[in-house]
Amino acid sequence: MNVVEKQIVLVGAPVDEGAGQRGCLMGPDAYRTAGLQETLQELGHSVVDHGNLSPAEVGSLTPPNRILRNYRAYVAWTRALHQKAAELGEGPGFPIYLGGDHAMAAGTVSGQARAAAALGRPLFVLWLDAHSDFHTLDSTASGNLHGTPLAFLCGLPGFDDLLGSPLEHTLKPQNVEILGVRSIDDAERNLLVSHGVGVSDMRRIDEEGIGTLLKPFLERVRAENGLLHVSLDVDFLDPSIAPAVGTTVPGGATFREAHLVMEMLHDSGLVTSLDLVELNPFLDERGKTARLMVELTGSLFGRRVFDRPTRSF
Ligand code: HAR
Ligand code: MN
Ligand code: MN
Ligand code: MN
Repeated sequence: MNVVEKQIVLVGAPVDEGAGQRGCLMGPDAYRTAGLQETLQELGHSVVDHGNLSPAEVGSLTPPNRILRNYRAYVAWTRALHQKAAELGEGPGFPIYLGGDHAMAAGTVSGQARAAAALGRPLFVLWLDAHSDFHTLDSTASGNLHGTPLAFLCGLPGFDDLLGSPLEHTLKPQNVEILGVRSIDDAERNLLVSHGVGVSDMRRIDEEGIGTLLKPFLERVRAENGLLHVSLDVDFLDPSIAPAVGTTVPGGATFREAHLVMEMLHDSGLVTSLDLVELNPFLDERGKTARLMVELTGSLFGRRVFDRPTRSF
């Protein structure tokens, strides 16, 4: 197998407070139990595990909206993960952030964006998710903060508490591609459209094929010499193959669609950081979802069944 060896760094982010249901804090250990490190090593990569992060306490803060749940925890996690990702993003290693609910991406992706800016390269984000997570702190109806990180990352207003000042290195909405989406609230839909975020819903995937949709995005990342962060939410996958998530939505990506995305991402050589989010091991069936997420990560890091011949016959 001609896999280019990577130095992978695992960072546990047991973020539990952004989701409506508890349990994502067990995610990092479920990935370890399911053999993530061993899977990556068998593919020829080196792996170090930095263990789980724990955020420092933040002082008193007034939530901008009474409905928000666990606002201070969101702020604390964002600051801790931002710091960690900004450091790792400039180094030689490939960080994999083991979640944790999707609120963690406010920290991981903003840190990666800061590092990308320091390296003078644009950051692109592939958001694989049933949801668009594009609520502001004002527009959310559930108050669940895992529904908001992408709006923060794209520089929408109202999030200044998260890092204590306005986000400096925001994502360009056109550099974000949300793939697999099938549950968007009205307020989010309007914001996604007005900001020009790339969105491919399941219907488009059905009609055009997931590979056809992914290709032009990867070509753009390459043409602009970008770094690519992938944020993989368990609920991107169909609940029949990935039940361990609090927010299942029917009609998700199939086993092969998900692997194809990961295989194409591997072949592109463009991906530089990864989030694995929303795994709730409390809801799993004998480790099935954790194992699938590990297998998908294996595909992203070069596992293939049969190498294509390099010569033509
Ligand atoms: N849009 C809904 C809300 O804001 C659901 C958000 C669910 N988000 C996740 N992550 N599970 O994608 O409450
Ligand atoms: Mn999500
Ligand atoms: Mn800077
Ligand atoms: Mn989701």
